Amino acid sequence: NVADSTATADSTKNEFAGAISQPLINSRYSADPSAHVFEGKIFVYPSHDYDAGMPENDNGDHFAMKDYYVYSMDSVGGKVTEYPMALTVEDVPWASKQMWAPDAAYKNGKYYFYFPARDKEGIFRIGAAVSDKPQGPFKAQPQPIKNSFSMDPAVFTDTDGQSYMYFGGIWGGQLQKWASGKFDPKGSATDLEQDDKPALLPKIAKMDGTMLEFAEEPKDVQILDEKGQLLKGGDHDRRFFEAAWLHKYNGKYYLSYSTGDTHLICYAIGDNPYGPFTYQGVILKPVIGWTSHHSIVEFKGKWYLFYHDTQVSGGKTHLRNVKVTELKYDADGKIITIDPYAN
Ligand code: FUB
Repeated sequence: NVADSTATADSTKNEFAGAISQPLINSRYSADPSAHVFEGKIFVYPSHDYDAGMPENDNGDHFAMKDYYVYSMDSVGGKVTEYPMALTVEDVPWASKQMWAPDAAYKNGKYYFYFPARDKEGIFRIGAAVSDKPQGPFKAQPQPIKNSFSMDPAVFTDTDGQSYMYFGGIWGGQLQKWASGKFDPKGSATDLEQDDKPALLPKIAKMDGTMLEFAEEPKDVQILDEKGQLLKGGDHDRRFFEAAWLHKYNGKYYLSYSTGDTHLICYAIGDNPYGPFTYQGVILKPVIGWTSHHSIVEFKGKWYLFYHDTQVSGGKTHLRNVKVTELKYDADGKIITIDPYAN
C-alpha cells in the first residue's frame, strides 16, 4: 500500500537524500504551487501551510491555512522573491477557514486570484480576488463565485483568450457531497463508495468576461481509460482525486491531477478544454507526505513541473515545501515519469 509507505518520513534515515530538487522556499511552509509566466517572470501561487495544532484526519482538518503569499523568479534556479501577504481569510467576507490550493490568471491588465475556502456553514466554495499586480495584494469579491463548490481551482486560458476553471476534489474537498447536484451534509466522507461504477470527475466552467464569475453551469470533465470507458471509483491508481491542472502542448490538451490516496500525479490527453480526456500515465511518483499537488508551465522554451514534498519539515504531511524540476516529453508527446527521489 503506497499510502502507508509514503505517509511520513522515516526519521532513522534521510529519505530526502536522493531528492532531485531542493525546496524553493525555506522562510515559510508552502504547498500546492500554481505557476504562471507573467511580466516575463515565473510567479508561483502556493498555499501557505502552518501548524494550527489540528489533528490529522481524512477530512484534511490539519490543513488549516489562513492566508497566501506569492513568489516570483526570473529564472529557474535563480533568486526567489517573496512579496507581502497577498490575501488573508480576514479580508474575505464569506470565508471562515481552510484557504487551500489557489491559482491565478491575467486578463485585460488585471490579475485574478482564485482560492477555495470553507464558507460560514463549513461548505467549500471558490472565491475570486483582483489586483493590478501579479503579486497582489488581492481584493476579494464579497461573495464566492456563483455555482462554485468544492476546491482546487485551476484556470487555464486557451490560445484564443478564453479562460476555463477546472476544480473539485473528493474526501475533505467535499466533491462527493455534491453528487446529486445539491450539497448533502450527510453524504459520504470519501467518495461515491461504488468501486465498480464511474468515479467522480473534476468540473469545468467557462469564465465570463469579468473573470469573476462562471459563464455556464459547471460540467463534468470525463476521464476515460484506453477502451473509452470512464475510469471506475475503485481504480485508485488512475481515478481523479484532486488538484486538476490543464496545459496545452503541441495543440493537445493535457489534464493532470492527483490520485490522492495512491499519491500519484498522472495525466490524460484530450482534443479540447472540455475533453473527454484519455488516461496516459504517471507524471510524478509519490512524494514524501500524503498529498501531491502540482502545476506545469512553459518558460523560455523549457517545461517545468512545480510540486511539493515535506523536506523542510522532515516529513510532516501538513507542513510542505514547493519544489520545481524540468518536465520532458518523448517524441510522441508522452510525459516522461519523474521519480522525485531518483538521485
Ligand atoms: O493544501 C490543502 C489541500 O491538500 C489541497 O487543496 C489539495 O490539493 C492537497 O494538496
